Amino acid sequence: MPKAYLGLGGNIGNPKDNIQEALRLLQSGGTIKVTKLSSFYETAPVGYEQQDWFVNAVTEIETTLPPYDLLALCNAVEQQLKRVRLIRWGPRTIDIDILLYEGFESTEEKLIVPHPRMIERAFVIVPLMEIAPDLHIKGQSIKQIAEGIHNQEIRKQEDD
Ligand code: X6L
Ligand code: MG
Ligand code: MG
Repeated sequence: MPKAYLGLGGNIGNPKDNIQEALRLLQSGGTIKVTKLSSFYETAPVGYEQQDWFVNAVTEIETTLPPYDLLALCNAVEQQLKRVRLIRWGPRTIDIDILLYEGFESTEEKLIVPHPRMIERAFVIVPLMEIAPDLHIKGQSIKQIAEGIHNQEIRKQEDD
């Protein structure tokens, strides 16, 4: 079954609860199985800075869904968690991004895979490296990618 990696994040309400609820909803139809989940990370906002810190995590899944059906499901779960778009790059209850999908690359604007900005973002690369330390993205090891990211605040969340 194809493997994929999803990035999840949010900064409205209880973002950790929202990520866990999103994972439950993603799996509820039986087409996705979560096989790995990173720690939860508190991360400084990137892109638009006048907002609260985010909680981010990355998950490895196995799925029978082809890429565009997986995208549709991710968008449907964002809607179920009441994602509203007011400010570009602004606060949200949940964001679910397809980072990588095994055997699939696309530059179509609706679904760019690998995710175009993932290799610049600590909030993606740090949790991804935790669950997939041997991964390569476009020929570069994830460890090399991580060494190229600087000055992005990220803290592993304490257990509660
Ligand atoms: C120049 C211009 C440099 C724009 C960077 C970076 C824009 C990231 C958007 C950028 C630029 C984004 C999250 C976030 C967002 C998240 C944290 C985005 C889209 N999502 N910050 N900012 N976590 N920490 O999930 O990623 S908005
Ligand atoms: Mg995103
Ligand atoms: Mg998104």
